[in-house]
Amino acid sequence: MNNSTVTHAKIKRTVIELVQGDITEQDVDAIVNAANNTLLGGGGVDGAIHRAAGPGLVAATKKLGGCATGDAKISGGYNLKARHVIHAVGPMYRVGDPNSPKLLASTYRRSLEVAAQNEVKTIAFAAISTGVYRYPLGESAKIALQTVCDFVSAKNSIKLVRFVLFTEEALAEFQGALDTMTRERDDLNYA
Ligand code: AR6
Repeated sequence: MNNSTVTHAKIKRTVIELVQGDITEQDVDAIVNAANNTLLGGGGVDGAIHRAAGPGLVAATKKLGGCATGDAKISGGYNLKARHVIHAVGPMYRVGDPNSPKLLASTYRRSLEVAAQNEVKTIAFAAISTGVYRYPLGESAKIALQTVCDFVSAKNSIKLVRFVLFTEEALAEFQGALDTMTRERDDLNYA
């Protein structure tokens, strides 16, 4: 499946891109996996990444000692085009729980921090927590875009942040959230 690039926006020197596609095929420095606390693989995008990367990936993640919810850890990319996989653990969504948005924002922020520490210039995110963990797509899109915009506007090291949305619905929700955010933020504009 090739990307159909839908949107480019710019914030300072960073391009924010929305595409519909498969994250395992992305030719970027790092892809961000929606992992679980064990980091040993699972279903959804996690399963797809482990299948595409090959057995070297689980051998590497076994050595990482798991990961707390809201945090992220990095490994090599093995058979993927991406040099790195950032394993990020989003929260299971709980209606009305104020920790859910805090933890989701932390998951995106920690992924970006880990990326910056490892000289990652181009990064692709899956829509963390929006599958098995049931985070509503629209709410997750707002948090994801806000966290990314805040991070890159303060720290300029990452040149491209691509959101790889698997379904048309996910793409539409991220598109809607980006439309709103370009109206709300002076520093974010369609490129
Ligand atoms: N490329 C991009 N996005 C994808 C792909 C893909 N190949 N496959 C699925 N998605 P999920 P979670 C989208 O369930 O909600 C795992 O078992 C999917 O449509 O993969 O964070 C872990 O081990 C959805 O929008 O992750 C954990 O146990 C998004 O990726 C648990 O699921 C995330 O869906 C994590 O749940």
